[in-house]
Formats: sequence, structure tokens, C-alpha cells
Amino acid sequence: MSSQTAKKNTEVNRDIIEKLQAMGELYAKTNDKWRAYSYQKAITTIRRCTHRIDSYEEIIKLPGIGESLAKKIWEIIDTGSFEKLDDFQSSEYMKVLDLFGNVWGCGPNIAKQWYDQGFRTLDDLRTKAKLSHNQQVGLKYYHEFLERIPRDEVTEIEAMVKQHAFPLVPGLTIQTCGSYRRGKATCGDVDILITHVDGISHEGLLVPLTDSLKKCGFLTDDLILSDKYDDDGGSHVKYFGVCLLPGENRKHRRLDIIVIPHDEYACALLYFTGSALFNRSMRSLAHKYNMYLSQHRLNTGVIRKNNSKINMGTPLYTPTEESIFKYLNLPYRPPEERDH
Ligand code: DCP
Ligand code: MG
Ligand code: MN
Repeated sequence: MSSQTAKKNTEVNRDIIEKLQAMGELYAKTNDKWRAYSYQKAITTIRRCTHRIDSYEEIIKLPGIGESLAKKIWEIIDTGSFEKLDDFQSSEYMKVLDLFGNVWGCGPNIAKQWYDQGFRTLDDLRTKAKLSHNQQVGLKYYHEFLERIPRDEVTEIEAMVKQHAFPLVPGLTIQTCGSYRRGKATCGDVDILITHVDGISHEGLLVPLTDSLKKCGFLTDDLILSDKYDDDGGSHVKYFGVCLLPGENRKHRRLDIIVIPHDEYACALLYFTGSALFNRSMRSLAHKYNMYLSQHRLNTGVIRKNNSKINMGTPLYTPTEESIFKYLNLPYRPPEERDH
């Protein structure tokens, strides 16, 4: 798509698209996937219109837009406002879903269930809801987890992990990824990737490492510790938890650690550096070349049928992130340029 046409198209019906987008996002938050999807479809259709839409008859003729949605679009054009969106945005329901949706690990589904059970405040959750261990942790640090972590503090957290890891296994490669590696001034959490060049010394590291970090009081709560092989045959072991640096006025921070075999390093580094949006477009590009990019490897010669892989293909040699870009015919992009 030429970016010039795309720009012109979205400009001309921009107010409509923005309101539909906002409404679609609210539906997604309430887990109304069907409505969220039909809004998304309508947005795609309207983006393709090169002229200003100016009649109801025209809207109803557009593919994939039914009567009820067409009426709403006409309301936006005719009156410049969208009452249902305004009501929805200011409703108690949406405010509560936002509040609950910010408990770490809670999706729209759980937030909605809590609302339906009659809960309206964090205190309601604390005193009346039946919470899983992770939800209790998420609630305990609700406000702390919403605060961004200054970059310098991420560096301190990384140093603490290194200080406990190196005595266990000398020569480990320890790299902080996520938004930190993308150069952000503040981060939502700390994402640490660990491997060893010899290809074996990373094995069995995670449990002694987290034990050591618990003993000194740095790790305060566990969320996920997983050392299972996933369906891709990968052997990432991961720890999601909560840490607290020593000293006055410190805050509890979310810490993710992934330990991987060295031959998966470049793909894991690429994945864990993100952003999530960037990863999605890399994966769909791989798909186009009949390849498959995961956090473990890049496979070529993949055969798909109806979107499921009937032949997994063969893994390519990916010693560096650069090599992955090259296979996908992309110019290399440094981490700071991987937000989209
Ligand atoms: N990731 C992904 N898809 C997801 C979640 C994560 O591809 N659904 C990858 C890309 C992310 C990386 O994992 O960059 C780390 O995940 P985070 O949730 O920690 O995201 P960021 O570090 O990018 O941002 P933040 O500053 O919010 O932590
Ligand atoms: Mg992160
Ligand atoms: Mn993370």
C-alpha cells in the first residue's frame, strides 16, 4: 500500500474512524469479541473509501456494514457525535472494567466476571472475591505495578540478577530486553534473557538463581515458574515474579527472567525485545515467505493449510538478529526502531 493513498483515505473520514475505533476498543475491553470484530471490519472498509462519506444510503451499501452499525455511522456524520460511545465511556461499568483490568494478569474476561458478581472496588475484590494466588499478588501491588520504572533502576535490577547469577555459572550471557533494550526512558517491567555460549551451562540455572535472589529478600513474590517444554518443542524456562531493591523508598517491580539454549539466542532476543506489535508484523512477514518465526527459531519451507501448519519445515541458522532480518529481506532495524 502506498502510504500517500493510505494517508489521504484516513484523513477524509478520520472523525468517523476515530469514533468507531474508540467504540471497538471498548467492546474489546468488555470482551464483546463479536462487536469488536464488526467494528474493526467497518473501519477497514471505511479506510478504503477515497472520498468523504455523506449519505446513509452509501453507508448501507458498504460491504460488511449492517443496518444498526450504518445508523451509528450516520449519526457520527450527521450530528458529529456518537451518543452510545459517550455513554459507554462515562459509564460506571467501563470505569470498573478499567480498574479491574489493571490487576496484573487479568484480562477483560475476569474483569467482567467480577463486575457481574457485583464487585465495584478494589476493596470489594480484596474482601469478597475468590482470588487466585497471582490475582492476590496483582492486587497487593496494584498501584506500584502501574508505575513505570525509571531506566536507571532497571539497570540496578539487572546488576542484582548478575551479581547472583555469575557465581552460580561463570560466563553467562545476561541481557535485559523489552522496552529497556528499545531505549525507553521508563519501563513497565524488567525482562531479562539469560543463556550461555557453551550451549549447556544454562541448564538448571533458573531454580538456584531464583532461590538465591529470594534468600536475600530481593524476590518477594512468585507469579510463574515454568520449566516445561512448549508445543513448539522449545525449552525456554521462565520466571515471572516481583522484586524489591534494598534501600529506602523502593517500589515492588515486576521481573521476568527467561533462560534459553544458546542456539535459540537470536530468535529469543528478537522476541523478548519486541515490541509485541513489531513481533506480530515480523511473524506475518515470515508467514508470507512460507517461514515460521517463533521465540525459538525461524523455520523455512513451512506448509500451511487453512492456517494450520501441516509441515513445520526446517530451522534456519540464525546466529544473530541481523541474520533473521536478512532471511526476511528486511533492512536491519536496531532495537530503538522496533516500536511498531
Ligand atoms: N511479547 C510479545 N507478545 C506479547 C507479550 C510480549 O511478543 N503478547 C514480547 C515483546 C515484548 C516482550 O515480549 O516487547 C516483553 O514483554 P513486556 O510485556 O514486558 O513488554 P515491553 O517490555 O515491550 O513493554 P513494558 O515497558 O510495558 O514492559
Ligand atoms: Mg517489559
Ligand atoms: Mn515483561
